[in-house]
Amino acid sequence: LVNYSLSMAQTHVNYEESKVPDITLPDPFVSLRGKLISTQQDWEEVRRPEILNLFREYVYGNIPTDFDQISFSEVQESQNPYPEKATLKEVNITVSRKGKSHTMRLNVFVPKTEKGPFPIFLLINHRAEHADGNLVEKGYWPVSELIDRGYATASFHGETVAPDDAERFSEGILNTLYPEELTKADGMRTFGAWAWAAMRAMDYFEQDPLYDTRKSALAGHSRSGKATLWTASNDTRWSVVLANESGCGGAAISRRKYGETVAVINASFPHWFADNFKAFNHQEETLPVDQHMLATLIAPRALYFASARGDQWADPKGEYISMQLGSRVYSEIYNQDVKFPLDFEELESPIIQPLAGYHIREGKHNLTLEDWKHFMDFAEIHWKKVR
Ligand code: GTR
Repeated sequence: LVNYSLSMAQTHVNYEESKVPDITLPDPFVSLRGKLISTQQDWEEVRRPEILNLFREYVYGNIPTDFDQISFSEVQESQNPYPEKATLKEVNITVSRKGKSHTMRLNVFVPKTEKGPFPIFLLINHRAEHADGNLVEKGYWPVSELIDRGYATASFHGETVAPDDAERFSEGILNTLYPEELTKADGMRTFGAWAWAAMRAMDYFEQDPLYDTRKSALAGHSRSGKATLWTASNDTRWSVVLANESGCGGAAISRRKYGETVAVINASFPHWFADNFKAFNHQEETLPVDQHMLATLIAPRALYFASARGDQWADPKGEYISMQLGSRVYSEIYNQDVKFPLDFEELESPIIQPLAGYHIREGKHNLTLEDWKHFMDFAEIHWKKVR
């Protein structure tokens, strides 16, 4: 492996709109063979698989999902902070393959007041102070507010699957379950592993009638927002997808090179993406995809991006453009009424439609209760249409 030294992270970072290059983005609706894609059939049989495979090969790497056995067992280790209104289930998910096994932890809160089955919100969590996989602070994961609205909610910590560390990332499922991935240029890395974990969480929800998986939302902030988008691109069981300030390698258009860039992210976090992604350092224009195409992979399910004005590192405008262009899949392929007609500068925020939504709020890079309120409103509007 090439050693991508940290000094690359000091490479130039642009925050001036006037210095954003003139870009030509790959067209989500023209196939690799040059065919114009306009029908649902061509989209689902030809173009969508092409786009998914390009992201797999050049950006995020594989998500191997073959294993021999999966089992779920409940343990009791933490104190339930909401004993009045919720049941806390601490679930160990054990997966085995070729004689080896790995256990990840999923924490689930279920409302006590109603009978269920419950819609479910899963948060992919990476906050370092909770590396034990346990409960995260208010706002970032507002369990109480989610429960009050009648939802079950769960989270797992990335650390229990693949550590978020350039040296140690393989000390989870990569070493135990899928060691052959380590030598491949398109092999699974951290985001692939977190996506794999979110899939196993969904396996858990699906086998328990307490959960209504037709109403399932997957959420993630920042690096976990990137993993959220990659998960839901591959696992169509999630009906609502919420990517908060996911930025470079998430919602933001790479070719804009505004804020964090491909070279910067690959230098700082060489373990996040497939090794192949590093070939695009400083060469975003040669990528066979851009991130608006990741948005197209979620359709016809519901997709929401959120940005913060104080988070220029994540390129809010690039995230919005990605939503504008990617959400054309709803109108042009699925004949649904989805519109993001405004320029970023004249945005009235939030824009919440049943299939796609966006907001930008004041303040810094973080996942807050304000973000969650919009997420819950969006999911509710979408799920009303499902019934
Ligand atoms: C930053 C990284 C971003 C984003 C962020 C986070 O250091 O450059 O891509 O993922 O961390 O996860 O909070």
